[in-house]
Amino acid sequence: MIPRNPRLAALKAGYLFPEIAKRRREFAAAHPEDPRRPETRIISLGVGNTTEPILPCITEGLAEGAGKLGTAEGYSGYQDEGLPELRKRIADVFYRGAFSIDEIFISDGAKCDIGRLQLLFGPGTPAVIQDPSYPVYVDGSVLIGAAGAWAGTGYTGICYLPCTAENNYFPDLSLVPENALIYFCSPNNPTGAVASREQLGTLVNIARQRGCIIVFDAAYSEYIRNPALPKTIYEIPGAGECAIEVNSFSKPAGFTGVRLGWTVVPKELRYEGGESINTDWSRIASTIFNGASNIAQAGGLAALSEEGLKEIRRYCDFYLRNAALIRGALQKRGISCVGGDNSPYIWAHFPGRDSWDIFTEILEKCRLVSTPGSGFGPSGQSFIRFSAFGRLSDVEEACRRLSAFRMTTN
Ligand code: PGU
Repeated sequence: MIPRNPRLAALKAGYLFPEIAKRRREFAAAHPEDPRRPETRIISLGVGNTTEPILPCITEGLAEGAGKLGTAEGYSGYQDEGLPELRKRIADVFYRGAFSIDEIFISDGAKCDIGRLQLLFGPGTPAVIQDPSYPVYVDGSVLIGAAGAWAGTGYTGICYLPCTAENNYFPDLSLVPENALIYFCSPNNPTGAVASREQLGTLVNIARQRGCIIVFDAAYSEYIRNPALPKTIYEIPGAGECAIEVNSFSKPAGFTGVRLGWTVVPKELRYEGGESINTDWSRIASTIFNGASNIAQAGGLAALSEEGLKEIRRYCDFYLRNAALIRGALQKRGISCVGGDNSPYIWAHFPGRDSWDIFTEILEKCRLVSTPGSGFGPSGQSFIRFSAFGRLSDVEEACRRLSAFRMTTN
């Protein structure tokens, strides 16, 4: 018999979002919805899953992409690193042409690439992770066998950087060890905090001084409305030497089910021994990935056309309005919260309470699914994340219920 990979045993029992779905199912089974009483309907502001239809110009691009596959002239097969036109367009739209197309790799989404990227560094590389943060950075690091000695964090090999109200959700970077892989997400999931240019400048400086590489997750960059805030790590001088960036069409264009993203691996990025990380990423990508769907890529090209970019803006504006409604409803109840202005997540604080207890109370009293903050890391304890991804009528109803919500006080 073959033994189980011991790293699987080191993972937390279940991935956060399926656990939430399970609790919702159990609650729904015990308290069935009554179609005559709309107040009994369960509303989800839990997982960050898009709900709005894809807008017309982008949908047309997807349909055209599918149509082409049915013609001799338009047919295409494997695409490996992605359509050159799409890579060029990404370089132009998001990076002002600062990268060549062989520094832009098309993926089937940011999550998939975050998992694959860890193969570049292998076991033994310390992982530095904002706490709280998107659980994939931790789980992926545990799977690859990130090693080190940060006693007391609960995870060997992972150095947590607490992001709390006290530090305005930007971590103390003096804690970053040497030669580590730093995961950094801005706008942050779950806090909604967006790092300023100065803060990202400090991050890049620390990474360069300490021989670290940053994996910058910009999946929510299109939600940034404040023009002073950087949308990509490459707005910071020197980032090309120390940062990889992942991004996605999921949240700006509604491609959570279509699946399309990209990763930037600059050619100037090097390992300790001087070898090219770009060459290795190309090797890994072509070895264990056969490219994103060509239909999705046609949709991606349409999304980056002039009209498509206007649709992206409208699409994100819609969820940002939801975010403002949710934030307003929580604040009216005196619940302190951040996020939701340049991000689709609202991070609400319930001092002294356990996250899963608040989750359960909100589910029971408001029939509203949220995400317990502790699922994003130890510093998420006593917080709840509300996602702005929802139909407007659901968000309005959720806000009505939250307005009437009387929390148990300890
Ligand atoms: N990066 C961040 C920071 C995310 O929050 C998410 C999705 C992704 C990447 C995934 O992007 P794709 O391009 O679609 O792969 N976070 C959602 C969905 C949950 C999940 O497991 O991905 C969330 O609710 O946090």
